[in-house]
Amino acid sequence: MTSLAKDAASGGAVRLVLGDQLSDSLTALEGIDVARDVVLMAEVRDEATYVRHHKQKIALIFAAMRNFAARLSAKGVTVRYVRIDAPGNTRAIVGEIGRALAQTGCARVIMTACGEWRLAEALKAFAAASPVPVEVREDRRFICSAGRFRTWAGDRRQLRMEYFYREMRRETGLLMSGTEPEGGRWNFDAENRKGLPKGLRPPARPRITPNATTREAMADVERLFPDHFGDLETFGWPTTAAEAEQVLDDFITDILPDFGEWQDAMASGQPWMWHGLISTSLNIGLLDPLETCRRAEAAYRAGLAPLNAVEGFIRQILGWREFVRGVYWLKMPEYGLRNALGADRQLPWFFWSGQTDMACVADTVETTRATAYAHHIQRLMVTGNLAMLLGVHPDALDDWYMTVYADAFEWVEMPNTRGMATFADGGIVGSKPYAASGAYISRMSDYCGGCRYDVKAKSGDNACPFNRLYWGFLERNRAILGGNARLAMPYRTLDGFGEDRRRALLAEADAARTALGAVAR
Ligand code: FAD
Ligand code: DLZ
Ligand code: SF4
Repeated sequence: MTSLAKDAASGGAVRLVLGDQLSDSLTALEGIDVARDVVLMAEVRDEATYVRHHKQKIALIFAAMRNFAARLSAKGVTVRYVRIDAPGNTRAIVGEIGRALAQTGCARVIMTACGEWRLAEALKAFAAASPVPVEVREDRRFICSAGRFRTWAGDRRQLRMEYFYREMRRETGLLMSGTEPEGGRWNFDAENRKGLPKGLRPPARPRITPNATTREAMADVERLFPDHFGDLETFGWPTTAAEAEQVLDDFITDILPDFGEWQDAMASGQPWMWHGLISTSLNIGLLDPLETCRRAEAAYRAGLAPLNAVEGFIRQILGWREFVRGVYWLKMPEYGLRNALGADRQLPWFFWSGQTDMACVADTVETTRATAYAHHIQRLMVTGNLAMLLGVHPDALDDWYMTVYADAFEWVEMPNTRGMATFADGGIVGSKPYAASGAYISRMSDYCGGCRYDVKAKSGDNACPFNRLYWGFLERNRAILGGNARLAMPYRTLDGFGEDRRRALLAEADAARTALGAVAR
């Protein structure tokens, strides 16, 4: 953007801003000397391809980076913006820092701690070898710092989100009435598990019309990453803080009051339901998590949204989002190797193509391809549950979740996939696997009515694959899961089946695994 005279920057700092650090409050920008410092923002192939991200994710990051750089420039900040197709682009963040140092005469580097282990390690190696000082500042855009989480985790035998969440409620004062939780309870989840009544459809959701910068980024992605997964046509993600505020406003005013009740519901052809559509904005820095929670609380205090909805929403951000980030930084890199259930199968091809007779899976994959989004219950109870029952290797599944969602960053994706959805972490994030048969999906959605499989049948080619897989999954993993108190009931049922039936259930699940293409890797 701004061409740089070497002398003007001499002695100043290169201030790195990454594609998910697009916040005015970023610590890397604190105390900037606009006369001497240079903000470095670089579009690089390594970040765009370390997984083959959904086209919408790359377009989102490039568009939001370009908008953020333009805003900084308008404020008089010198920005060295390297486009993806700029001559000399080194393809890597560390390469671009090196080039910026060589070409600007800056004498030090300032950055905010980066969100993913992979890049954090590369930056650490760069700092160790760098001839100039490199200062890494804390990322203060989270409600709970990594250090605070470490203290909370201490030597607890188990980390449970619920207890962490209560502590965060006390610390922030969110939904507190003195020292007690508002409404006398910490958690209103029991009221948030309703299936969708027949005939009730979710409201239409306004989406953001791509601005000129976004359209240009979309064209670049189509040109440079044509074989990445996903469609670009339906792009509607906010790429500026102002657009993100608009989406949050719409949500809080029109949708939040019903968020709680239908939070776990699914419906064919309805990707958004009553969800916030704010994860991309939170994860790249266009929205602040604490401020977002306070906005929801204000709606409750003003009598505009009920407590079960507001508590449920705040728990997702103050509780789950902060908790999984804490777990990630506490447990990496060992966390990324965990495979507690010894899952060893390939990811079936239909996770990419959507070509399957399983109506719930076909709809979720189609939504994912078209929008780079699926809501939580689709990710957890359709694709995640299926992959766990099939025994898909966690590396293959992590790769899929990282590839297909616009909000995917490893610090949030991995604990959800390896932890919450598949129990590959052996019980760090959740106390039991969320394994479920077709009955759960049937209760929470309208999928089964339009499916060629029979959700009531337990075995045979026409039976719902979730049913065919469920008991075999428990039997196969008895050595690891059999002692889990929260699974005592299904294991008692399994025991009551007797030896022959249990062997038959294992064979049924194996046949289903092969039929669905979850073969050995
Ligand atoms: P809403 O339902 O409106 O929730 C509001 C906000 O709460 C979300 O924007 C998000 O910031 C936060 N939140 C909700 N649930 C979780 C959770 N389990 N963990 C962390 N934050 C949560 N979320 C991501 O941001 N990136 C991912 O890569 C990601 N991968 C996931 C993989 C699996 C297997 C599962 C089960 C969940 C994953 N999630 C991920 C969590 C959740 O599904 C998404 O945050 C949510 O669907 C985003 O849509 P929304 O903004 O409409 O959310
Ligand atoms: C996700 C992403 C993509 C696709 N491209 C870039 C990029 O070109 N330049 C950049 O600075 N950041 C990008 N990102 C975000 C980074 O991958 C992210 O900052 C790290 O993974 C740390 O969370
Ligand atoms: Fe999904 Fe089974 Fe229902 Fe078909 S019958 S939609 S596979 S849960």
